[in-house]
Amino acid sequence: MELNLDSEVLKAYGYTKENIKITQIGTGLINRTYLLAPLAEEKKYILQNINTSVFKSPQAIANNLRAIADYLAFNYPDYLFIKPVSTANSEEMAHIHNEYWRMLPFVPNTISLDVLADPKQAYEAAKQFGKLSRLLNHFEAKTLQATIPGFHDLALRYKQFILALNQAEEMLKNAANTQIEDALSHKYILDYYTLYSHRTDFPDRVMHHDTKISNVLLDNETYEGICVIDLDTIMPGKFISDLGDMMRTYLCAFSENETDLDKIKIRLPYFEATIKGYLSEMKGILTETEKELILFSGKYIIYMQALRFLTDYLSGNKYYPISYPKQNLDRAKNQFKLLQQIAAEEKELQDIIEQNLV
Ligand code: GN1
Ligand code: MG
Repeated sequence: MELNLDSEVLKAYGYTKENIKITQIGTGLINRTYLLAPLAEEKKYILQNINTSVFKSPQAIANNLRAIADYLAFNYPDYLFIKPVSTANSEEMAHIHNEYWRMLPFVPNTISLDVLADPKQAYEAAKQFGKLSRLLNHFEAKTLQATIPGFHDLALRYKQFILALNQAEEMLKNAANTQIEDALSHKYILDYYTLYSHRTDFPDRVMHHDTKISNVLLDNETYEGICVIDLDTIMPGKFISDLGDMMRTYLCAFSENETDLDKIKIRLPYFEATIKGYLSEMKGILTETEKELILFSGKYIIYMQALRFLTDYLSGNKYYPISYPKQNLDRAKNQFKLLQQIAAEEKELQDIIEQNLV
């Protein structure tokens, strides 16, 4: 495959197309990612183009990662935090033809999964994300910049949905009729959040904000968690962001792209493993309010993701790449079904949480 990778970018890191093997990898929706294998080295690297229509200030990402990397290196020198490799000019990013690039070390003997096939993987992943939050418990979250302002602000996402609804073409609104009803009828999730958001023991913490399984590296033989990756959205937020996104992406055997809604079911052993893994790190740190909101975290994030897909559908698919016209609507349907499944299993899920909090 011919890769449209500018040779200036490689040059910034001291390589040429002749002395390196390049493969495009990753399944993320936002950034383009390549694996670089320099022929003369044993080490490999990950090269990523930062999507600046999403991340308007790449410098904010670089500043956040530097501050966190320094803090972790000082306080927890054994912790593996994947920080960017400097360019040949000792810069944190390569700025080439108005695009920003950064390079990261590739961690050998690890794999990243796209789907979970064993509850142990949920445990390991949840433990890794929990560990990052635990180690950063005393790091001043407010010293970090919001790399996407309002990223997990449900009130803002709801407002954006209403705006898109008011401006949408009639045809799109008709096609999305049921999902629009769903979006409106679940607004109580936002209202509930608003009530809690004023509590003093519901702090801002350093959150990863994108805790899907492919953002954890596992040992390729033992499947033990090694470290977390995709650190662009590390910024201040509430704990519900991370645990909620794990529920959104670990509990069902099929992803947000699945269109057969009969397949959208909650796997209780995966829920239990996620809770156990996360609490193995965070139980002693979460406040009483946060503990009350554990199950709510899943509803909050799933509802927000449904709103985001629906909003994008109604406004002409400007954010999430699609492979067919109604894909964002289908994704929204999928997420509303998942939300409904959580509600249907609420009692069992809450029992599991309580058993693991004692
Ligand atoms: C985006 O690019 P990716 O796949 O890591 C999005 C997440 C969504 C996710 C849904 C910056 O993540 O918030 O949950 O798609 N990231 C951004 O698949 O918008
Ligand atoms: Mg991401």
